[in-house]
Amino acid sequence: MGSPDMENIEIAQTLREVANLLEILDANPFRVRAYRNAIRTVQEHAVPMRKLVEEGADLTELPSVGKGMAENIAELVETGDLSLIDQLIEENPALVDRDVVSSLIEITSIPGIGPKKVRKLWEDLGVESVEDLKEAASEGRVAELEGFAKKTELRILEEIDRLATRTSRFRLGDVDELLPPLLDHMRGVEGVRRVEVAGSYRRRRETVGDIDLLVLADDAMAASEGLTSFDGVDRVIGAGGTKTSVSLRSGLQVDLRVVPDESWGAALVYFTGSKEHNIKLRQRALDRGLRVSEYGVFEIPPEEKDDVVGERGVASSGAIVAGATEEDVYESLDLPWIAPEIREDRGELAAAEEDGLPDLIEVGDLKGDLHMHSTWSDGRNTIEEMLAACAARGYEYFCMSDHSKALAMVEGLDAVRLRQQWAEIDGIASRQPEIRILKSMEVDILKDGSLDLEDELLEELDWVTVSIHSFFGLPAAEQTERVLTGLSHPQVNVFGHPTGRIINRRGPIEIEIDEILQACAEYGVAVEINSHPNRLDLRDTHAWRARELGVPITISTDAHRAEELDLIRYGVEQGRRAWLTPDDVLNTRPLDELLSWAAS
Ligand code: DGT
Ligand code: CA
Ligand code: CA
Ligand code: ZN
Repeated sequence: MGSPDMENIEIAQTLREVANLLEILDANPFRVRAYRNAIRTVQEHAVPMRKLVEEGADLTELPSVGKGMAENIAELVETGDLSLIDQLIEENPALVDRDVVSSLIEITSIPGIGPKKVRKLWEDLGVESVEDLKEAASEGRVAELEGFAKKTELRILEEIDRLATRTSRFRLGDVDELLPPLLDHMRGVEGVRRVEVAGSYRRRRETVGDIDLLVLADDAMAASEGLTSFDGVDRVIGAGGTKTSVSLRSGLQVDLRVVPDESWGAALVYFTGSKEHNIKLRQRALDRGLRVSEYGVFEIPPEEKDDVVGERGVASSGAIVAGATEEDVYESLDLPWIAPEIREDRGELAAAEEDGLPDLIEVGDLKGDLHMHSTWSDGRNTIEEMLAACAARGYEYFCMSDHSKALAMVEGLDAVRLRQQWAEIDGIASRQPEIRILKSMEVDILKDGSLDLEDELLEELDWVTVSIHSFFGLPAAEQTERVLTGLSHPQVNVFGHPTGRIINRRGPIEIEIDEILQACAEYGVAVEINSHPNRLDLRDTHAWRARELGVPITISTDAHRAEELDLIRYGVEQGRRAWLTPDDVLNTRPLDELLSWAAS
């Protein structure tokens, strides 16, 4: 099911499969819950489990990890597998073998089909695989089951088709967890002098299709063998002199290219892309009698001038004009260097030409984080711990924004507990005046658009974030109306994670985003870029639209533990992709300016 040297997200994935399997087997709900809690711990833990096990750390000291779970984690780290699965097969002969287990678990990856539904399908219809399910659904047998409507059956068929055509893209944050061991390994390969990841990863797209790895190396063959011998490699797709492709155990594909020194900058430009940006660059080069390739920028010899598209190949006989650095390549085309995040053919060449590239926002521009949780609701750290982490980042202020009471399962705060929290904040503030704690709350917008907190308390808050955590499935008109009602409340400052999407897991709620952004402009409400790499909500293109409409933007983490404050860079990167400058982002402002904006 796995392999040694698993990363935390791979361990979490295996444990999630076990949890699903237990649920399919109708195991004790408490046991299932224990898995779900432990999975969260594992995937959110900053230190790799691998490292903890190596160091002989006591895993039961991790939140929600008991003795049995600690043994599971250690076994996964050491063997890449769980004997528990064989044990479950032995106790449940109907499971037959590992293949049946895998295909049952695969069914749970169909949206809308949870483990409980899989159990029913398996018990009543003998469905053991996605193919079985497709057959049963096409024959109308699924709709006859209790708890499955005709609508569900049709949806299942649609989702199965979608699964088959879905190209699996990796979330940027997951890639950032998977890459370091590979990059460390490559940097250690004999003769490798430089290693850089290009492609969509370098442009910081929210998801990444594959990894485009560039290296400078004394010996191309040795570099290629260096990659194929990496112990995270599952399969070698192709290995040649300058290009090698492998697929990692995580499923991530890596394309390695060994580049000559004099072409390093040109290769970096070419493989960073985007393809559309490259096409515009090439056109611009042709206008200047130049040809751009991954090897460099070359003069086009007179006898080749008719061959405008360069069909005679990249090995142009013209003199090389630039290639060693990216700066040289752009300069040879009379352009300043362009940040990778905006190389998407959204007008960056025209802006560069007019010396009008945006002064893109950077992490260091932010003076505070306006969205985070504490142990008062579902955060893992106390207010004081969050304060210390914010202070360590050099923030001037931060919002203590726990959930409101509608989120009962995470103990969202009612009026009484909110006031208790304020008393604690006042106490802390009097002892630690170096950073301002803003009294805030992430207030739910309820189904009817009303806010989950009394007006008099809303008025007392320094900063009000509103967001949606329920009724994600309302039809567009109703959902939009609900949001507009919520945002029209005079105390609202910002709309948190506006579309509610979880990348690769849950789609956005159906809202008319343009209508909502226009309303924000009118009401003086900001929109959040939620920096969690699983959310990145608003996404880049929506943040772009917000900027165009003059809607102020905040970039915050929604941290549920102190380490997650570091995730801010993901939000900033998406902001950069939206061409945001410090002026577009409210939390670059000093405290007094932020508060006077809130008051106006
Ligand atoms: P991905 O992997 O789907 O997330 O997206 P990218 O942008 O990393 O695309 P990928 O891996 O197919 O190719 C890496 C870069 O190589 C791409 O951004 C630009 C360049 N490239 C690939 N194919 C072409 C092409 O047909 N023409 C040009 N001009 N550039 C290309
Ligand atoms: Ca790529
Ligand atoms: Ca590629
Ligand atoms: Zn939230």
